[in-house]
Order: sequence, then structure tokens, then C-alpha cells
Amino acid sequence: MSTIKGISKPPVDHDGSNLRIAIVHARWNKTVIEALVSGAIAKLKERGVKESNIVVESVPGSFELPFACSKVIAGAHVQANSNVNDLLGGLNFGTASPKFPGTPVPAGVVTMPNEPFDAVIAIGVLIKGSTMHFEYICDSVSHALMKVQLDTGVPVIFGVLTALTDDQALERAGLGRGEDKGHNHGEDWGLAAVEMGSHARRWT
Ligand code: DLZ
Repeated sequence: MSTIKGISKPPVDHDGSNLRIAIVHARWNKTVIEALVSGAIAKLKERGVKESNIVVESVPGSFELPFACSKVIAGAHVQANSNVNDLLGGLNFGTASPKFPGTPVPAGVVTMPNEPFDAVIAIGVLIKGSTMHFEYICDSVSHALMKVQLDTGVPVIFGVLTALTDDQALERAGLGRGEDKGHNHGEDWGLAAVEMGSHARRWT
């Protein structure tokens, strides 16, 4: 069945070869998160973003995303989760701590160089339960992520699924259980990051 919904192609295909993009993702609802992060990374690379310019950080849940995005944008020294680097095929951003030179960094922990990001993709998967938790987190996280991008001038891509059921979340990560697997929204977020990162440079 045809649909009128969804994003249309931009007037030009934006070039990501000079862009630096951070992905900050929650770890709740891991299967869906992993598919979304992979989809975003695939599109970043397709648009020319270099693997060395993609930094991935993780936080426990979606509620932590705004704080983490704000700190990552500020160039804070954040220790990356080595599991995420496995997902990326073992990216390594160096072993020296940029903020505390000479400080030994424990094995398995990687650090970010202190260079600005052109865009940040915040990825989380919220699935409604039986309490009001879902509503509070959806509301506060969406407002806070908007605030982070307006306060910092760095685009924050809203990669937070707010699903009423497990199936809704799976379908939006291309993992639908029916014949139609759905569509991986992480891919759209990767493209949006390149487009907004390019615009942000042009508009500065
Ligand atoms: C507590 C909680 C619940 C119930 N559900 C989700 C969820 O569906 N998706 C998600 O990303 N995080 C969830 N969390 C965790 C909160 O986001 C947060 O990590 C904790 O409340 C600690 O601040």
C-alpha cells in the first residue's frame, strides 16, 4: 500500500567527508538499539563520513541522553563503552587522555579527541509499560534534546523511538516480525546528521 508519510530526498546529496559526528545511544532495549545504531553508521559512511570521525558513546537509558549529548558537544573527556566499539568493528580513538595528558587509560577504554562535532545523533528506544514512566521520559528527553541543540548550536538528531508496543519498536528498526520488516529509522537519522551538520557549517 502506498503512503504519504516519511521523509523525501534532499535537493542535494550532502557530502560528509569533512564532518565529525557523534552517536550517543541508550542501552535499554538492546536489540532495537543495535539495529538503529548500525543503520545510522551505515548511512554516515555512505555519505562519506570517515570511520575515524564517527564517535560512539553509550549511556544506561534514554533519560541520560540529553546530559551525555551536552557533555559530548562540550568536548568533555568521556570514556567510551568498548562494547560499542565492537559493534563498530573495533574503532580506536587513541589511548591518551586529551584532558589529562599523562593519565593512564585503562585497557579496553577509549577516549575522544577534543575536536568539535558537526552533529550528534541521540538514539534511544522507549517502550510503553504499565506506569507513567514512559510519558515522563518521552516528554523530558524530547524537550531536553531540543534545548541542547538550541543552546549549543550543534544539531542534535532526535533518534528516540517512543513506541507503544515491542512490535512498533522492532518495525522502526527494520526488524518487524511479520512479512513486512518495516524500515530502519537509524538510516534516516544518519542522513539527517550529515545534512544538518553540513547546514550548520554553512549557516555559521
Ligand atoms: C527505567 C526505564 C524504563 C522503565 N524504560 C526505559 C525504556 O523503555 N527505554 C529507555 O531508554 N530507558 C528506560 N528506562 C531507564 C531510564 O531511561 C533511565 O536510564 C533510568 O531511569 C535512570 O535514570
